[in-house]
Amino acid sequence: MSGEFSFIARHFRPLAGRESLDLRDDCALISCPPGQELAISTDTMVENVHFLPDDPPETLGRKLLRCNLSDIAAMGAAPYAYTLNVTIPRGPRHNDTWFSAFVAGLSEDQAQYGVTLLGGDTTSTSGPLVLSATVFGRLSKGTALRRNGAKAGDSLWVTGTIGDAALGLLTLQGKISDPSGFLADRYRLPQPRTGLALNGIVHAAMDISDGLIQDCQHIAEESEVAIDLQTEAVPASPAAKTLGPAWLEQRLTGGDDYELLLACPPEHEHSLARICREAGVPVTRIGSLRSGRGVRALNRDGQVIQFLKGGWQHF
Ligand code: TPS
Repeated sequence: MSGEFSFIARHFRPLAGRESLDLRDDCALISCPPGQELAISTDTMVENVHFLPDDPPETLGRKLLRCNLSDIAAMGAAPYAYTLNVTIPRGPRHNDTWFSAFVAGLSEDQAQYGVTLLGGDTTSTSGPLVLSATVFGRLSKGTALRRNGAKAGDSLWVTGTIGDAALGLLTLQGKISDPSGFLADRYRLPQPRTGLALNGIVHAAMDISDGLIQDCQHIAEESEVAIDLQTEAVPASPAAKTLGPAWLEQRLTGGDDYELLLACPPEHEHSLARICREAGVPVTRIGSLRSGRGVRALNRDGQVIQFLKGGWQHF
């Protein structure tokens, strides 16, 4: 067996599910039961762009999977499988020990989120480590949550707390301190909000990856509405609160939250709160939608706050 094939058999075959055909053929074969459709999402993570060179291999695969699972959750689909592309820098660091840890992390999350590996590709490079995954989810035909369904009169909600990962990156870069390590953990291991049955409850949903303000703009643009965001209402973790109000802009524009941003009609607010409570997922009302365009970030006195940054931009 060639090096690449024995490498795949050793590391990746234990992650493979039935539809992968044991990673022995050129394709996986996936079926979609009648009345259902596939939700497909892909994400790439590049060393020094999406993660730090020191991030442990155990969490890298998990973060990759979780960012994709968060997209599947945002569309209201149930994840079931994924493909994985790994581009490995040549050199001693990414050896069998590194890959065993990387696969152990993936294996743990496969069990947690009920997904298996369908296939993928392994290549080498003289550049940085690049990891890419495509996650497949299923949902009943026509029930997907979209960004374009929000309406004037809806209220705006978020799951979890906002800004922890962006602050966590700053702690790992030595720019701020969080002795608890909570914020760094949130940067390395997002919590995708899979399993919330919000189809038919909320009008619009998306996951927050580029920063709350910028992702509000996405919903506002796609749904052709205006959003008033009550910045005081945006939930902060105890660790973020410890750092004080000076970090508000970083929290709302830094990105990497992987929480859900939801637009909910008044008649479904109770159902939204109940579904999240039963799933053990905190959900908080952070604003309202009205006719018009654009996003206004408001302080507690109702004055508009101008942030210097909008959110994460690759280009
Ligand atoms: C080392 N960051 C990078 S990409 C992105 C964010 C918020 C948006 C989502 O990515 N520097 C390091 N790690 C990070 N995670 C960031 C900066 C922040 P995409 O749009 O590719 O899905």
